Amino acid sequence: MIQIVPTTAIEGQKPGTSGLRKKTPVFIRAPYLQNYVQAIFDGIGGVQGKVLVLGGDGRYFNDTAIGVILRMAAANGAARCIVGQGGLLSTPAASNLIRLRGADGGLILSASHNPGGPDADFGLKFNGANGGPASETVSEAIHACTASLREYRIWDGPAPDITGLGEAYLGAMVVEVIDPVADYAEMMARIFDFDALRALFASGFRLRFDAMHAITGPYAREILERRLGAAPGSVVNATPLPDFGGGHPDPNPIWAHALMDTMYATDAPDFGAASDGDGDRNMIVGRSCYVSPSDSLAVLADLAHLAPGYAGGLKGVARSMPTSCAVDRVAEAKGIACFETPTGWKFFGTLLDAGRATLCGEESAGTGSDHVREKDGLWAVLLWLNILAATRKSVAELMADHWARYGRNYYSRHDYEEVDAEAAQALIADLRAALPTLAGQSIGPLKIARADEFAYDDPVDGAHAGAQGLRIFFDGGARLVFRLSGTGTAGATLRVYLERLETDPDQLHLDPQEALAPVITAAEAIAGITARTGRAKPDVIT
Ligand code: G16
Repeated sequence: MIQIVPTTAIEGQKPGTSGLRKKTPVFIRAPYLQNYVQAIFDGIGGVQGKVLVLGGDGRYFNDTAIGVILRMAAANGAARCIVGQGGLLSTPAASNLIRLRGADGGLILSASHNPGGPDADFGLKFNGANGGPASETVSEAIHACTASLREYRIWDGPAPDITGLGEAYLGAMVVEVIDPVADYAEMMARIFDFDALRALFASGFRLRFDAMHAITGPYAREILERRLGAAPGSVVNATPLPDFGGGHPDPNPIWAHALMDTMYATDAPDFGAASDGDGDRNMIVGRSCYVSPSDSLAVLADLAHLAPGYAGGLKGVARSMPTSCAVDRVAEAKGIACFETPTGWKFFGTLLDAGRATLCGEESAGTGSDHVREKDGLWAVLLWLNILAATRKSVAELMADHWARYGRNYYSRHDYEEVDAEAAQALIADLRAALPTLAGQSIGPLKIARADEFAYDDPVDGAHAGAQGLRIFFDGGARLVFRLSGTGTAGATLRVYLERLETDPDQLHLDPQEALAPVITAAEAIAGITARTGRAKPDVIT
């Protein structure tokens, strides 16, 4: 029986950088989830007769939310919901399934790298038929529907059990429960040289993959250990837990410090990697050699042709604006296009769909390609492994080669988390107002060449996105970017992105914080971060 439940609009259901993320108690309190799901359905023109993919990263409330969404999809007339067994699907696997099955879209339950649990974070996002995050236009349509919502539709019987594989009916809708890993693993086997990877592991190559108690555990176990022969136990923290083991499933040196400790110890494995809550981010670390996401993108762009899936070369590359310009130098050398987009994977979709970019990446630990329309953590790990198998060099050797050839874009991001929202907004507003006055000023050894606010006109569909970050360029190639995060759930997070190009062969192996010291000083001088936020230092440095 379909129930039509009267409701009232809830303020603030506005998708951010990647879907709607809120504190778990907010999402749990009915009808918060119900309203938002109905707004998604309405915002995409209804789901009557449509096929949807559904799954999440297994965080607290995932299972209950899946049940609600199934009942609402059935009541709204969806023809079929393809659900990961147990309600689990990594974000890239969901993107693949949407494309593979020709689905009309998918709902992915995740707050990505944000912690999970009853008092932590929850999130929900809609991906379209291309497998990618909803465009700005669709996101705005969904938001508009949240504001005018008067009722939602829900099936009043229970949702079918999704712990086993197979098909069941909910009203007239088919609920198809699939293995979340199988199709994804097959896709990886098509892109990468699994024989070469098996030979690498058979030669004694040692790996540690930290799944951070999140969704990639089952994927990494299946692919790295079972199919490729990495030693059992190479994948650690492999069981997805509703609270990610109390951790923060964000693969960076701060939150993945256990992996960093292992990789910087004397008996370190050859290669270390981690992924995040929903499996789209990655961290790469060699023996005593952390690879920044921006550098990782540049190396992958340079050497992707060593994997069978990219043997024909790349059509182009794309990076988000705050990502370092390291990949630009590779693109220039290869004579391929390099696009600069706003932060958010959704901005890569049109370029990938139009065949103008093959590889994309972001400083926020996201790398991916045209195989799906999301960033893909395990894919990045496999591409690195394929390159290591083909070159038989270490990560440190590859990085040294890369910097010697292209120079090194020293890079760091300083995050000031949960600062007072008004103070953060005032900092940005005042800096925005000061931009026209900055050119020509000197701060220590740095002279400001120009300053602007980044705006983007999509070269494929012409969509405009303004106010995407404040940029300050210095003579000699250093750059500062200020923007507020669009993924936080409390206060505001100020992100300061710091970059400096170094081409002197004797200066390529410095500590990034030291190499960036003049840029760090300039950031404080220009924005007055400490005075405005009350923070003497960043909460997280990546
Ligand atoms: C999301 C987006 C990314 C973005 C990142 C950080 O990643 O998909 O494109 O770079 O957030 O965004 P912000 O700086 O606005 O917090 P994820 O992994 O959280 O889905």
